[in-house]
Amino acid sequence: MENKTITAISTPLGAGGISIIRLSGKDSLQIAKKCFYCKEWENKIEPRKLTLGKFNAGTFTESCMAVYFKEPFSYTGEDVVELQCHGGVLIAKGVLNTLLENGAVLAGPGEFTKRAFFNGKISLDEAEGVMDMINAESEAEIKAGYNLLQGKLHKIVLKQQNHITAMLAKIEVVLDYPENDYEESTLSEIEFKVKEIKQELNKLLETSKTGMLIKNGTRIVIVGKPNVGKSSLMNAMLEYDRAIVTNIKGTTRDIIEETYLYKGVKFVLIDTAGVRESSDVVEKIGIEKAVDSINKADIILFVLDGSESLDNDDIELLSKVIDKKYIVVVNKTDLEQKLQLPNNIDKNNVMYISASSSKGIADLKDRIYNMTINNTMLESKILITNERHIESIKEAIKYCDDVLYGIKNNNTLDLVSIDLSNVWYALGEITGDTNNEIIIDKIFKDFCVGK
Ligand SMILES: Nc1nc2c(ncn2[C@@H]2O[C@H](COP(=O)(O)OP(=O)(O)O)[C@@H](O)[C@H]2O)c(=O)[nH]1
Ligand SMILES: [Mg+2]
Repeated sequence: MENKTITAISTPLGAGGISIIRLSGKDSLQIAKKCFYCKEWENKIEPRKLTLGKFNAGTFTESCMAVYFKEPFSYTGEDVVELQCHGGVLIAKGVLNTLLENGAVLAGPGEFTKRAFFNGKISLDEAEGVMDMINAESEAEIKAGYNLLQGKLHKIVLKQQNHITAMLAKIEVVLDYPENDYEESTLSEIEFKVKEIKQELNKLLETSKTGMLIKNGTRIVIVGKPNVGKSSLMNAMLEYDRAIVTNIKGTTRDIIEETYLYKGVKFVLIDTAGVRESSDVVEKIGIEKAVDSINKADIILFVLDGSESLDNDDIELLSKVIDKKYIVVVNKTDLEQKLQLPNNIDKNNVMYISASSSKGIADLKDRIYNMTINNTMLESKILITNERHIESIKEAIKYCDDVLYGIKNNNTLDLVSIDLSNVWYALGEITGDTNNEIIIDKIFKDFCVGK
């Protein structure tokens, strides 16, 4: 399969200005030449030069542009031809089918990038950066994906791996010449270096807290008893009417989730059923879900109705929120205020709004941002947003601990070297150095066709 020439439509299927169809593999040019004609190509095909010509798709002719990338100076590292035709579904499919009839095979998901990986053009984490950029739902995700693609993580990982390789080489020498009696000094050198590596890895891991919020969206759960204005708050924050708002208690019965962007970061807003004693079966399930969602929140908006006094439903629910990250949102400030805030809440965490007129909503969004997103982390070059990277880093740290434990317990150099190699391998899973087929297949399976 790997040596076949692959093809796919790389742009989304639909009516548009241009569709791009790609070929990659040693027969790319030969296949393209069978259907694409232009005068310039008759003499000499100049790489990287876009040329206008005619594409014969059998049942129709298309006027299109073609460009040739000579291996290894292409995305995949192989010979690549890209055809730019008019962006119509039938045209793009017709061009694709003609290329297939002329000897190309249909590319699998992410196969172009997979070839780039196998040809050493890109590491696994950089390929994941490509994917992250394509799937990004916020500017922060694009930025994190771009840094990954640029090899920012790769460089740090490689640096640590090089330290390990140097230590392993030294161990070899010391073991080969035991008469020199360097074992003890080598062990203390390793101890020092591994502590440094562990520190670097912990720094990386630290970025994943913000990283995961960026990737998954910060989960904001809105809770409160019925009719305090939770759904109105959701609508005001989203700036459109997503949730049904009525003055009937128990209107919201299921969880409603919707995302919004603030300062280029994704937030997931979760509206819940009002929590109260209820005999209605459906409402009861909704209330259970609401209480459950409190535990999955990154931040909770605990809504109170400013025009009413506090009651037992409020106090009961507050006890579930108080030890979490929360903001008390006092709503309906446009009405006469009767609410006395309980003493046990942090007054700095109280905000006043009127959901029906959107008063105070902008400040609330800003407060949520400041309480959840670490700007320093967000601005840093590396932000770990990928669970797979987190797991590998954690594993590498665990093996660092094994090395340090071994040294402390007077393990011999050869035993220490085994744990040291394990650190190297755990890090290699990030870049793809270890050629773990299961991981590689899993990553590219999720890519789109044509990338
Ligand atoms: N006066 C006033 N009424 C509001 C405000 N926010 C919501 N309401 C009203 O309160 C009632 C309940 O609102 P809703 O959002 O459905 O509350 P939920 O049950 O907590 O989701 C509705 O009649 C809303 O129009 C507000 O800021 N001021
Ligand atoms: Mg509601």
